[in-house]
Amino acid sequence: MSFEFIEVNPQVAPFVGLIRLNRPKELNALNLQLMGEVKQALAQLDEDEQVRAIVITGNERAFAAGADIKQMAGKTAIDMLKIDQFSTWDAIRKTKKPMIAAVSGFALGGGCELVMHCDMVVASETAQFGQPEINIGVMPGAGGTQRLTRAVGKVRAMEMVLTGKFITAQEAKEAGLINKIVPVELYLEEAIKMASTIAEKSPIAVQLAKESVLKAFDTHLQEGLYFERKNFYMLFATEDQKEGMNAFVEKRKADFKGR
Ligand code: DAK
Repeated sequence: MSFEFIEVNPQVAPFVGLIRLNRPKELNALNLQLMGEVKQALAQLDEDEQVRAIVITGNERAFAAGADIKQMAGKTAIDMLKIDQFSTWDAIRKTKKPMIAAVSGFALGGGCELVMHCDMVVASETAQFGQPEINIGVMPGAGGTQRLTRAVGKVRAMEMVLTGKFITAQEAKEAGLINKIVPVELYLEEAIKMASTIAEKSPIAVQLAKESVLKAFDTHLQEGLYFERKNFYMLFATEDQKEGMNAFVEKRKADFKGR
């Protein structure tokens, strides 16, 4: 895989793939090409049987400072409609494998929204999260008003979206936006560790469990419970279920094959 604005390592650790956003001078501003590359890389890693979890990161100064304002500035509503960036974001959202964001520095606007497309978040002490679109005359466009509100609650989301104010890693942790804060030199390592823990599990169980948790955002409780039940039954058709339960009974470590 060769890309201009991202770097991809399909095996940064056993069964763990890594995507690094790589436009450092522009604080990883998400131009259309970069987003297209992220979509393509995720699709490839999602297909790859040697990958069971994916880490997405930037660099120490910025995860991503948002969509590329310079690229957007002159666009009309019709241009935006024709570009249809939503199809890219929708494809990212449909990634079946767990995605873990490893965030340091700025995660703003589309950068914060990309973090919220991930399933878990490890942040460095220097991480800052924000939806500052209001400062440039617009508003979040890649799910920020919805996902942020679900993650941190109405009043905190309103404050971020209406004032454009950033929150610190500590505030993000207290609000439930991120899982963990670690010293800056450890954030990527810690995210890879988290991904490696998931990669030891049955990939089919992980996929269905992820899908089931996400269902909670789309539906009411009863429908979600039916959905969960079907996925739960389905796992009894896998060899991994037999292996997992037999390994427990035989007091050994399970060796999951994804079948
Ligand atoms: N776009 C383009 N360039 C950016 C950028 C951005 N978002 N953020 C930073 N840069 C560039 C700066 O212009 C500067 O470039 P040069 O001047 O050196 O050429 C370089 O990165 C370094 O930035 P600064 O010099 O500004 O660095 P500072 O440390 O002083 O400030 C900052 C860092 C992050 C506070 C500041 O750069 C900043 O405020 N950046 C903009 C943050 C922002 O407003 N983000 C939201 C953008 S709007 C959609 C999906 C998503 C979106 C829209 C539609 N669809 C599906 C339809 C998302 C929209 C957004 O994210």
